[in-house]
Amino acid sequence: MPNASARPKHSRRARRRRREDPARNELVSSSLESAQQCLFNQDYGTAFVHYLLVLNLAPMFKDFAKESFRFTLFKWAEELDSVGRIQDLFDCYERALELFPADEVILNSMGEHLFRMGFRDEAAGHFHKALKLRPDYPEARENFYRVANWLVERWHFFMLNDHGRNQKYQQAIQKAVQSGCNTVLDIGTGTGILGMCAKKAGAAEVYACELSKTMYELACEVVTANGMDGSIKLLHMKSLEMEVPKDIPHRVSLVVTETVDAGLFGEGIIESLIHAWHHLLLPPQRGENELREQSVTGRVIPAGATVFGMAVECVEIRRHHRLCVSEVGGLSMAAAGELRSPVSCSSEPDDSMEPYTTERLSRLPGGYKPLTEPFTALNIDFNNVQELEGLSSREVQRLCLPVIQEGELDALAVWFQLHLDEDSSLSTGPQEDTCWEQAIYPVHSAKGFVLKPRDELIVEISCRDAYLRLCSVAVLRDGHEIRLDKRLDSSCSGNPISNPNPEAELCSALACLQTDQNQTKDFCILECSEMALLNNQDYHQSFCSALGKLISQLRVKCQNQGSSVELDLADPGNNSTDCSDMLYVLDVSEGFSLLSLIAASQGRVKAYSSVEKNKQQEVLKRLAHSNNVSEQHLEFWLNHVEDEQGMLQRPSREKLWSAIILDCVETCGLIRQKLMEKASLARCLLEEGGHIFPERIVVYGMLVESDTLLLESAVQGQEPTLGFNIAPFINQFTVPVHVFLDFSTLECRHLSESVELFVLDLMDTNANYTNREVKVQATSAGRVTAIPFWYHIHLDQEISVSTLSQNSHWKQAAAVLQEPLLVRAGDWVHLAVKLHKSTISISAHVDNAPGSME
Ligand code: 44T
Repeated sequence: MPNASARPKHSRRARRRRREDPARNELVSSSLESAQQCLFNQDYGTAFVHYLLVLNLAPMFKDFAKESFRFTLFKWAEELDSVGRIQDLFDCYERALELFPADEVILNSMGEHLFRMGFRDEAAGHFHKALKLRPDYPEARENFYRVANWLVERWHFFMLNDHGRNQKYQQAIQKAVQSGCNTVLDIGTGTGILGMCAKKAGAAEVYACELSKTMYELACEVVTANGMDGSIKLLHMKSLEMEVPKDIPHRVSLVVTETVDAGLFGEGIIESLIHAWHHLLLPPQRGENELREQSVTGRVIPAGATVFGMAVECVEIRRHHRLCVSEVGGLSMAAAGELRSPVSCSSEPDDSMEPYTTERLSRLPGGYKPLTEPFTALNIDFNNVQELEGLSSREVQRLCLPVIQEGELDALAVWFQLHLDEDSSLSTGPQEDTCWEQAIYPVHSAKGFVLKPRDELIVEISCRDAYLRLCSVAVLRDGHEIRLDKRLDSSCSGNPISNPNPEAELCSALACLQTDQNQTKDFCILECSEMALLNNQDYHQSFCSALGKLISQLRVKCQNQGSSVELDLADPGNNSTDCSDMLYVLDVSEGFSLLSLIAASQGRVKAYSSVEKNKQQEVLKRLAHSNNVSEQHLEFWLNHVEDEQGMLQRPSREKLWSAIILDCVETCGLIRQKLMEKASLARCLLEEGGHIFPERIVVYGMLVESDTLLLESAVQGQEPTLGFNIAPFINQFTVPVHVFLDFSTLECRHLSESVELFVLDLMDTNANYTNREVKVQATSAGRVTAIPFWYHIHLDQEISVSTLSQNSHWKQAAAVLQEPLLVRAGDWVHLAVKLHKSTISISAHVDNAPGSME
């Protein structure tokens, strides 16, 4: 090939000559032919290389070859992905984007790969670009909505909508700046709001750092839109990496930050402030008796915090963190061993466990019952670096808390007061009229321990790995100490009442320490939603009945056909007459599922489970054994998947599945991705008379007026936030469907009855559609702001489970309308319900309603 770079560039004649160059033309056409041939032969790697060559040499073929090129790229990328050649995969996408930089399909597809690999920021960038190129491109839109929740957490919205909080921060910053704090650093600036407050208050220099790329970029946009781009220096970095003078020219006199989570320390505020005091802040003000050497000193807003706790009984927490039932779907759970949620707090750090989870106590379905008065767990002064540093070496604090009413000890709930300065504070308490969550420390160790009014609960408080740790260790009852710490009771001494002989107790404690490693390995971790599912007896009972019905139907059918077997002998491939005794059930539920075992326990059924984790497989095997299910009747098909030809195929011989169990709805309240694709595949793999569970899903919804949902979905109102223009920027990350909702406790007015929105038929594709117009009548006047929706999952004609039921492990989702819709009682609201690739979208309008705001 002649040396292309030796030719003169940018010359028309040269370009014309290039096209006319016969050798080049020859190469292009033979490469194009090879590309097409390789594509036909499904040799995507070679086809891709040929296409690259062709399109680089002859860009005029771009239009002609675009579709095939994309197809080749996607196929080749799939192959590279499946063998883990990730770098090569992204190289291919980059080459493709060099050729087609404005191709929204390639951008979106690259985003999908990035997302799966965990590069969420980059993925979001690609989806965003694709959407800008083609705003009506549904794939990119759905993908963008999916990442938006990750990138910009929803609390940004209700934080910016919380005027009380905003004003308190603003006033505290204003006071500090006016009292001489002239140089300010905002740690974890988010949208830039606190930094802008400092600038507006007159600070001479303002710096702001932000760890997340998306938030940093958003802050840049916001700061520019507010005309402060020259006066606030934004840094995309973690404060812990900042240095003087590299990143900021000198130490500052004020640090403002709101890097606190529901458990106060979870965003690393202690570490950030220790670092800031050592490297970024001027020295603090000395005590009154000490000499003031420096005129300007450093300080922090918030100045400190007080943490409170309270023991609670709460069924909702209980069922998400420990096994509460002894029998599920006809199976005894006695042999399950210890199952726990990943949220567990002991005084010693354990990386595999989260010490707390978060909930809004006020919104927990079924409510909660306080078992102690709120107590002060900790006081911390953010302006005292010694105190911050000493936190992790503070002695474990032991509190004795009088029990105020009888109830089962399910959790310690924790909240705090954030002291912005000496005059003003914010509270995240459960009684407050704000939407802050509380930290929940579930109690595992005392299964079903009932506290009584004259008891005292002993709680130990420590701060080990920068997390605050709260542990219920014992109960004082009638002068005796009852240990709640499991390792010192049933698992070791077997006696929950404390040993009257302290020496013996010490020995037993030592014995436990020695076996500690084995002990900790002894339990099996289930996600909170998996635990709640396991505790849902109705769900399992429904499956048990539906499976039982199907199995007896198939057996009857088989027996009837048995008499006509001879007639079919001529056709040995005919499965419907294969009357070997066994029926085959495949459970493709995500995560831990007992359904395969329930199927196997029906007798003469071989069930295949998709449970992947070893510990969880062991639990199922133990349960099989203890429930007299032969080990041969339960198989973990993913263990053999390498030998098999992909998903959903039965790993033995030619026989087809009697039943396939699909997991249809995600815990967050959305339909699982690719559900309908999986259902069509599953249909092909069923024996005659076989069944997909569920056979049908019916989506229900209701018109509601809920301000809460609006406040959590977007920055509301036309008014600027503290005088700043922030809403239009952050609202780009608004999503139309709100997930993880507890509809039963959502503050809202119901404006209609519940109504059927959509039906998905998993057994019959022909019954499906993608758009449906639903009319629903308003039962009272109001503003429709959202349409919460949920599902009735029909296992067969008679048996169904609802995702809205009290013991459901599912949450609900809600379509939040872009503009509230005014309705009068009796108005008919038209809902356009769409299903695109398992994603439901809903829009609404009122016909001829004078009050309509659409
Ligand atoms: N907390 C509200 C919201 N970051 C903030 O990337 C407050 C929640 C809240 N950036 C109860 C009470 C309240 N250096 O964007 C995030 C994060 C960033 C940092 C740079 C650092 N060292 C950090 C640490 C975090 O800061 C932003 C905010 S932190 C998230 C919580 C009454 N529950």
